[in-house]
Amino acid sequence: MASFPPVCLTIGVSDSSGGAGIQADLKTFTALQCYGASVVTGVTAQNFTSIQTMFAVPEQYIRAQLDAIESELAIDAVKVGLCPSAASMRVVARWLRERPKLHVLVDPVAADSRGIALLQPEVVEVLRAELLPRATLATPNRFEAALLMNMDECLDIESMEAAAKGMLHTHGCATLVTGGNMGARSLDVLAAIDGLRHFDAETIIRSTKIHGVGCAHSAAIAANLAKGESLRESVLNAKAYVSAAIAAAPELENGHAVFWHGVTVKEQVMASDASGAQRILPE
Ligand code: PXL
Repeated sequence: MASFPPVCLTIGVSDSSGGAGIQADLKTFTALQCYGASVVTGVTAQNFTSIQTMFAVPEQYIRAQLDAIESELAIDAVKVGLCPSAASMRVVARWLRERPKLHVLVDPVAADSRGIALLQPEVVEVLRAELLPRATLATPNRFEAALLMNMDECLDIESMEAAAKGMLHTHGCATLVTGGNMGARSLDVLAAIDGLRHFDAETIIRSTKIHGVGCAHSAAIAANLAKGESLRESVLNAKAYVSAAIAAAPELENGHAVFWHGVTVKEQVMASDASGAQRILPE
């Protein structure tokens, strides 16, 4: 009988397009050889162009999903994406506080790449007070980092470093500020207890912005943590996965490029070699 793979749980919102949200996370977990389970906190009707509606799942159904999964699966890592209401985020934060040994990756999704707001201001307060203090790693993009740290903007390397360090000191969670577009290189900044680190790769230019890159990026880090990789290895190898999946993204007739979650490990190694991003392979 095959041995059971590492188990990753994603807690987040359904994206009917399959490009972001829990669908993106589950595809990423499979690509990285983890078993994926999901707790749905909300449902969107959306395609690659826009979000039409979002329904928040009532808290009791969130707790019921968490309890059902836990009774049969030994979870190795959890990724928390969008919790569309303060009540749903409180239920999730409480459940995680009651399980202090789990790796918890929090992707503080505040807006999507099209600039559509996904988090109400009262939910941001619960995120700060209850969820971030329970995170092993938080992965805000530059916009979200500025919002969480009350900075006017977070555009250059110095402000990405200040935001990552500020998150570590204020909320006690290691923080990866993602998406620094430094022209030819794309840069992420990690602040952890052992110091600051930069992770960069060649910027892959596509004709349109690709939906759901942030979701897949953080899900890939969670999968790598579930496999037992260190924080540094997890972040490094997740960037190779994202570079490969952007390079392989197919295009729809209307011009949208679609993140290709299914890249193989071989394609990840080739893409990271080509882009100059490092990758740590198992011994
Ligand atoms: O990429 C952030 C994100 C997370 N979760 C859901 C989304 C999006 C962006 O559209 O739809 C469900």
